[in-house]
Amino acid sequence: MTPAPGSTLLFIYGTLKRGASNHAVLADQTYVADASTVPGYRLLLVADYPGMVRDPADRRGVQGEIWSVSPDALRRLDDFEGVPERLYRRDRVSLTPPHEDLAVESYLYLRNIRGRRPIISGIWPANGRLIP
Ligand code: PCA
Repeated sequence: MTPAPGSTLLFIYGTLKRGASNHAVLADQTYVADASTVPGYRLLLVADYPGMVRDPADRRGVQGEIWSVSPDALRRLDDFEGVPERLYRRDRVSLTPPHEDLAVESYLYLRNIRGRRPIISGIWPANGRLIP
């Protein structure tokens, strides 16, 4: 897959997904594919949204979607996700085949995760309702 010039491939896994609560912020960009991270990343329930963190002990990874995002949209998304406030940081992540060679970035959660409920499945439900 050849990304449009200047665009960034973004792996999104939470409320930005199709059908999820904040999808409107991303909706005018280009969907590429459903995808999964390699093991070593997991999800936590932060509030009514999830956070993804690196965890070398993880054996499952996280499921989400790859989107191709323009520079303008990327700035908008960084602001929306609280990158300036260091809620998340956007960083390279590794995906499973057939996307293993793509340079893809994702929002990694930066705050304290103590006491945060893990989302064992690695899947954020589009309707935001987690099965207890
Ligand atoms: N929004 C971003 C990060 C977590 C969230 O809810 C996403 O969907 O990837």
